[in-house]
Amino acid sequence: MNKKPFILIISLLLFCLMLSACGGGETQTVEVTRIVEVTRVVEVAGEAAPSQPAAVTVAEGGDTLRQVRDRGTLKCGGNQNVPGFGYLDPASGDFTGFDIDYCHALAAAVLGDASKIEVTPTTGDSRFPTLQSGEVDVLIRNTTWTFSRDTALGFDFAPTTFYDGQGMMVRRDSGIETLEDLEGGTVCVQSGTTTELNLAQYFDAIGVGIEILVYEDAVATREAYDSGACDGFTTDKSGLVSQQILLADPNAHQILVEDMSREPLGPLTRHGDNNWNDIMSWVVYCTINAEFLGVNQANVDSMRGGDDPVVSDLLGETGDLGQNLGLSNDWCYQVVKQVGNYEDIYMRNLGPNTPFNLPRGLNALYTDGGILYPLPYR
Ligand SMILES: N[C@@H](CCC(=O)N[C@@H](CS)C(=O)NCC(=O)O)C(=O)O
Repeated sequence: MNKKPFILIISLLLFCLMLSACGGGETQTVEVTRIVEVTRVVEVAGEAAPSQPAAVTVAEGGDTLRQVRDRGTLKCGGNQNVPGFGYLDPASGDFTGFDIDYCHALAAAVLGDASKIEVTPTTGDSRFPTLQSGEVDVLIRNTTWTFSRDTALGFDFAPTTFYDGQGMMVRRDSGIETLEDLEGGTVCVQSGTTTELNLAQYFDAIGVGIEILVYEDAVATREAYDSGACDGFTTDKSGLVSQQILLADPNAHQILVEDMSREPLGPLTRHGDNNWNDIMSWVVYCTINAEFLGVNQANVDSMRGGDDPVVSDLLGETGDLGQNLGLSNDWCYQVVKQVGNYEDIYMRNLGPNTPFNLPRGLNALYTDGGILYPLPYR
């Protein structure tokens, strides 16, 4: 098939959208979303640019803590298609996963009740407008911390909860063992993601020609790969492990060892609400500190009343570290008691008793060979 006319049309559309965005329109993200709903074919040589997140004017963050308290529920932008991280369990009708547990943890800290969350599922394209518009209070769904998202899109990231990298899944019987073996092949990727942006650049840099098929969401991308439309399926390695269990024959596929990028995944809030971002950040550090100090969901009650002053501060028995955030002093105790420390959350969703059995790797404490570092709780 000669793809040049098609690529030209897409390029012209993107160019027109860029012009309208320069005219001050705030709807660029939505327009780009329409474009990427069309499954398109892009050649690696850079003839058509993948969709870029659009810069928009964003209202200042405001007083999210007060809004959440008044409402009595935390609105969390999440995911429904990524088992282990953010998944709408068809059996229970509940959202589950590592990221969802951080929504629960934030609700425990702020409302004293981890169950008070309302999850809005988002795709790669819809997640940023959903947070920008105020529809949700926080976005916690396998989102990579990048410069442009932090600055141009008007967000503030909280500490990374899962250090990841972009990977490639292929069929075991394809003979493909390295990324170079994909020469002349086709790769499926989801729009609105860092993985879409990295892909063409990465293969261009290593001089391997591929065709890229772009799909709107995780389901469409996975189904296209599963149906044989692509030789490779790329996203964060965590996403690949997750999508693999949903393939018709999971064991017929493997994830190549190579990492194509760094993908630090974590929560984000609207820029300008510093206190709200501090709360999200210290919720993450609460879980990491608790693991570091040996305080977990099972023993947190017995750790109360102990001799360690840092543990006493962490659990709100002494000091006034909750007040500084506008929270009750026992907010971190509530997080650990109701949701768990980092290890509890990791093991519940990704550990050996789950279909994923993901090694901690970089996501271990720095004292165990990872890079999780508990900031001093003082
Ligand atoms: N970490 C990357 C990729 C995140 C991403 O959106 N991954 C996809 C593939 S696993 C996803 O979560 N899709 C969910 C959906 O579309 O429902 C990013 O922040 O751009």
